[in-house]
Amino acid sequence: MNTAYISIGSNIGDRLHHLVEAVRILRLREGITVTAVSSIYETAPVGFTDQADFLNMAVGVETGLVAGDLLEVCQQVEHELGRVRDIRWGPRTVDLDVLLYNNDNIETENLIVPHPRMHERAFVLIPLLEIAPLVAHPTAEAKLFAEEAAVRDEGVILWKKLNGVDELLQEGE
Ligand code: PH2
Ligand code: MG
Ligand code: MG
Repeated sequence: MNTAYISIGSNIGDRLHHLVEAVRILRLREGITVTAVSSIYETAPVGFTDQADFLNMAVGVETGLVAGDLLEVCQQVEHELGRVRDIRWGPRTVDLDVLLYNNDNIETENLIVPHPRMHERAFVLIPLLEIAPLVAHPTAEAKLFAEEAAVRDEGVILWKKLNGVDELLQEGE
């Protein structure tokens, strides 16, 4: 079994609904068990700043899927929830990014793990550290992600405190 972490974000339409449904679909997939969900954070847009604020969260999964197949499932979830446009760093209905996969360093044509910008993004690190405070860079130095300067960045506020996946799924009812 493999442990992976996924970041989910939305800044178009019913943002909460998109996060809840993304987790609901992930849970239904064979080979994926959602083991942890963070609270939901409202975050100022990073990269392309002239767009609406995001809701972001992080999810931990246990999976028998290899990383490339997990990425494919994430892309299917994005598609099912109606993501169409894809301006780089622009507005999105829902975005699922594979952050970490075990302690692996992966570099293929369509997937880089750890996610190459995660260490500098508070909207990724703050939710992730809520469910996995001791995750480290998969390098010889194994520096903790909690030591990254971005963790102390502003622009990330707790939007809805959650205790577990059941509480999240009730939000969608
Ligand atoms: N995603 C991006 C670009 N900028 N900013 C915030 N706050 N949250 C995101 O999820 C996000 C972003 C590209 O995927
Ligand atoms: Mg992204
Ligand atoms: Mg993405």
